[in-house]
Amino acid sequence: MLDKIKQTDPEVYELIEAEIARQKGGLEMIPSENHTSSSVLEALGSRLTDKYSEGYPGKRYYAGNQVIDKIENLAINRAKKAFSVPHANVQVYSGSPANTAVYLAVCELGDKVMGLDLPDGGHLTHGWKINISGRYFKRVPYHVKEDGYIDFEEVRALAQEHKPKLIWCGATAYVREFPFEEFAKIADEVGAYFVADIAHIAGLIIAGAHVSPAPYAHIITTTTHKTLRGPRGAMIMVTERGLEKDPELADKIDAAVFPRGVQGGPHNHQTAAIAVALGETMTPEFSEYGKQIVANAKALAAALIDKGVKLVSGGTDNHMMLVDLTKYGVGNGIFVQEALDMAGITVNKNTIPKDPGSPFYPSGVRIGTPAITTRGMKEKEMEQIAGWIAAIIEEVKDYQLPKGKEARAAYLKEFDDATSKNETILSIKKEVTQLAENFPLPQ
Ligand code: DSN
Repeated sequence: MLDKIKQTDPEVYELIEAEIARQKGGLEMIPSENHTSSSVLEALGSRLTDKYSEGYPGKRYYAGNQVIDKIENLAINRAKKAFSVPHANVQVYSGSPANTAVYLAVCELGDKVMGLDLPDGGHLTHGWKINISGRYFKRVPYHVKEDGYIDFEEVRALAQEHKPKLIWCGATAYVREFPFEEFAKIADEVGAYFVADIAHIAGLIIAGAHVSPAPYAHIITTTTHKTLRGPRGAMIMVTERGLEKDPELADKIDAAVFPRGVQGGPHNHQTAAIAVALGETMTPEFSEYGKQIVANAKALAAALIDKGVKLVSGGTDNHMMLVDLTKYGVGNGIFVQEALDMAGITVNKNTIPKDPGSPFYPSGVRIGTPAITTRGMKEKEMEQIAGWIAAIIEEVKDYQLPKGKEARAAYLKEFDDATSKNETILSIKKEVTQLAENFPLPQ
């Protein structure tokens, strides 16, 4: 597949090969990552990338879009079928532009918007203070309770008090099922748009492993590269309820993506790859895959708890879990992330609710099962992986993050030197590589 680039640009070729080797030899356990099929990769690497197609099928600003129109319509129709919605925009470059387009479609500058607070697992684009969503709109964040579930008393009270224009439900780090119906009731009580951001769980919804927001939300946004297992990209969908609330909502969303928003020409290779990925979701295999992601996450969570690892909310309903490291110190997610990476297990440091650390130095790590489930791993492997994760946490639990930028940099360097020679981590790395080699990336 890389024959040509090997001859013309060996420097880039070597780097691509190195990344493929890294993926093959380790376990990708960042919950938002996955391994796409070769068919998706072929569509991404196709000539479709050469074409300009501003506008929408049948209404383009450039000639020569006869084929592109068919491709985009195919992706749209597959998205509509997969999520049971009457309208889908498949041109959005990625998740953050998708969410930004929603604001542009239904809000005016300064309108109040409600979303789960970032440290509690919410997304930057749901109203975080440094993001456009928190700077140009008035943020009204809601939170999770001590038990890790969304605090609905707070959601209702805030909604009644502030009468927001828009309420988000969705997260980057939330381990329980999203109660879309309850959100819809509250949004209706105050006349707000209810937007479900299903980026993390889109594949689970199609597989029937998570409830769908389609009967409840007005608008649904999603990325296409997480549990959906497609290329990097995104979609915005309008539901029947959305069209009942505002018959022009679909047109407003399309216009917000292009030409009113942040986008120019659509990435046609990406659109074709989204169509391919959506086609792959309409199979019994994908339905089994989605259910296995959750079964694996539950097995991994149970095994970790059994080994003394504390999880936010005490488990998971979906594809991810959040390890709470506060019993060992503040801001120590970095040590666990780096040590696991050294052993070939890739996770990410993440804030946990009421984190005493910061978003850059949080006191938790986020772990997910979509990519390793794509490789065919099941409950048996989760038990083994839990043992490695617990052992590595134990190995680095005494490291404490110093205050001050320079002191931290020096300490992290010392930490890296020590962990790269740590016998336990080196021996786990060998076992991880062996397991990874037994479960190849998809063909
Ligand atoms: N970067 C995504 C995630 O990892 O959840 C959110 O944008």
